[in-house]
Formats: sequence, structure tokens, C-alpha cells
Amino acid sequence: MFDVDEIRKDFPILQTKMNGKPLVYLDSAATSQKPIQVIQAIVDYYKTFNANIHRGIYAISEKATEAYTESKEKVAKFINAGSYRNIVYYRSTTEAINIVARSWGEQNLKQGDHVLITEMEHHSNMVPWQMLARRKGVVLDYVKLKGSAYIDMDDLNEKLSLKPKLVAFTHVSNVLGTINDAKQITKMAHEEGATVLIDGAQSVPHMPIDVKSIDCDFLAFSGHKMLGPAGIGVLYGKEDILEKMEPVLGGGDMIRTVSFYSCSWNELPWKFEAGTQNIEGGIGLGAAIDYLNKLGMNAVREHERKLTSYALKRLDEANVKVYGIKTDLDHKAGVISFNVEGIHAHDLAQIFDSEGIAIRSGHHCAMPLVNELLKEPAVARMSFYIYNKEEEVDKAIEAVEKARRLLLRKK
Ligand code: C6P
Repeated sequence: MFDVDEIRKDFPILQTKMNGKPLVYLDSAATSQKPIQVIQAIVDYYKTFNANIHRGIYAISEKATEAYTESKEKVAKFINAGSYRNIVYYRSTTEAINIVARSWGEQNLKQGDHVLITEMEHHSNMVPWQMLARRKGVVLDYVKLKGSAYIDMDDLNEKLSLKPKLVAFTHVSNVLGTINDAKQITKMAHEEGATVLIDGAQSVPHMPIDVKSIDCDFLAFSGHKMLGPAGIGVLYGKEDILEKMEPVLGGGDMIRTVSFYSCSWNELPWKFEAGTQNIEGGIGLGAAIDYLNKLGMNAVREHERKLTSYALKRLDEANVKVYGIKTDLDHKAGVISFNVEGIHAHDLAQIFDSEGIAIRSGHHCAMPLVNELLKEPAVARMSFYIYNKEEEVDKAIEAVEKARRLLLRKK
């Protein structure tokens, strides 16, 4: 069923070379590669039914509207949301979280209210709350980490006793690869009366997600990390909450009526989508979801779990320092941050690059975690997706040895 060699044939970029070597792409946490089916869906739209949506009473505009709405239905089904009414498109996870801070945050939080996030957040789920704290005097609290890997559940309990109005946390850390217990954390937060936002940027592309079972109030994720194009991201929200939220952007299409001095909003989800939307982005995301559904998200997770297990073993044998979880694979996604003693992560990434291997190095947009908790200026990171193979992990280990030979000048 899950045949990586067959899958790879669908990804044109994987047939290319980088620096004269076959491309080994180990940076899917930054952005995923795109299968031909997604590329083709976007090309088809531009070639055969390019038109604006919700505007034209002519066939290709109606077709574009249908395809765009259908993509939302696919997204809704993919995460087990009630309907497309729960699915708002923004540019990215980042934009979706910012909109919640601007809209829900401005409406529901006042000076002195607590917002609780964790120490493993990406800047996207940290900076918008810091900005809200500056604007409104909201108090920002952090749940501590345990063993630089897990959310400390005792500390979570303690911080929840401060009755935060909002608990916002990442489902999967983009640095540590930790899979947090989203359902349990949501339950605990709800018991204290908090609204819950989950950053699903690194989970939705890689494992089955069921928002009804998790019961979160908001979920944000990005199309470009799940085989879709850039510039399309999703904000899922419970319908009663979205109904009460004011839109942040005003303009065409998000209104029902406008007079010179007043206006009323369109129905969900359109009241949040002002102006001409990223139509090809929605269509491309729909095609990406079709592709993932064909593979099955349980199979996707299982493939990545096996690969992660293999990579952790090889890195350990090669005496490479790995951050976060090393053996508890139930709570580890296909994201591995590491360092080679004596070599800066950027130098390591450059050696990898010379071997045709793409990895990321730096603080990974999680500066507090990397700099203050892991106490590193930078870490290297490899991350996997459906098209990666054990042979590629082997090449990464060879690149580590090459870096040691070149940069450590061992006698
Ligand atoms: N992390 C990475 O290399 P955007 O950029 O809005 O699509 O996604 C932001 C984001 C939010 N949360 C998490 C957990 C993320 O990992 C990311 C994106 C990329 O790790 C780019 S910094």
C-alpha cells in the first residue's frame, strides 16, 4: 500500500539534483515538496477555469467558486470538522493565529487576564500573544518543559489554577518533534474555563487529526507543509465562537449589506475572507488532501515513525547529540534536532548542502526554546515526510562523517 518509490515518482523535484547530487530533501517541517497532482490542479485552474469566485454569473466563475468551496469541504472532512463553515482560509498558520489574537483576543480579553502558552512554541504562537499583552495588558504565562522534551503536566496544572482565558499550544514541536497530548491538555484547559487554540502546523500534515475528539476551539495549520501551495492556511473554529467573532479585515465579499455608514457581515466562513482570495491556493490544498487521503493518514504516521526510529538509531551510533525525545516514539514526530560536537549547525548544513542534502539549521523560529532552554546558538534539524527513505538517512550520516573529517581536522 505505502510504496515510497511509487510516491517519489509523483514529486518532480525529487528527480532533480542539488549541487550535482541527487536531491535529498530533509526539510519538510519548513515546507513540503509538491506532487504533480497538486501542481496539475493549480495549472488546470489557470488554464481552464480561471475566474474570480462568488462574483460572476457565468460558468467558469461558478466552477471556480465550486472548486474553492469544495476544497473547504475536503479540509473539514480531513480534520473531522462539522462543515466548510468552520474552515476559514488565511495565508498561513501565522496569519490564522494573529487573526485569533486580533479578533477573539481583542473582544474577549482585558487587562490582567491570563493567556497560557508553553515554552516549546514557535514564534507564531508566541509573538501575537506578546503583542496582545502590549496592547491590552494581558498577562502571558508559560508552561515549563520537563527534560527539555515534554510539557510538564504538573506545571500545566499549576498555571491552569491561575484561570487563563486562553490556552494556546503547539500539537507538535517544530524543534523537539514532541507530540503533545492535545486531547488531554484541551480537556484540562476546558475544565478551568479556558478557550483552547492548537497550533497544528506540524501535526495536521503528518497524522490523523480529529477536532471533534480533541474538542479544541481553534486549530491553525498551513497548506504548504502538507503538499499544498504556499499562501494558503487554515483557521478551524467552532461555529458558535466564529459566529461571535468580529472580522479583522473588511472589504468585498465579507459583507451581506453595506450602506454609507453601516454594514452587516456575510455568513460563515465568508465573513472572515475579505477581498479576492487565494483561489488557486484553496484548489491546490484540496488536491493535496486528496493525495494524503489516498495514502491514509495512519499510514503516513506509521511511515514517519519507522523512519524516525531508524534515524534516531543511526544518529546515536554516530555519536551525534539529539535534542528532545530519543526513544518514546509514541510521542515523537518526524522532526529531529541535532548537533555535532565542535561544529556549528550552519557549517554542518553547508556540508550537507554540498552533498545535495537539504536540512535546516538555526533557531527554527523558536529562539526562547533553542537559545534559552537548549542553550544553543543553533541546532541542525532533519525532518521527514511521505517521500523520505532510510537510504536518505544513511546519506545524512555520511555527511556528518564528512563534516567531521573536514572541519574537525582530526589527526
Ligand atoms: N515552522 C519550520 O521550519 P507558517 O510559516 O505560518 O506556515 O507556519 C508557522 C509555524 C507555526 N507553528 C509551528 C509549530 C511551525 O513549525 C511553523 C513553521 C517552519 O519549523 C518555518 S519557521
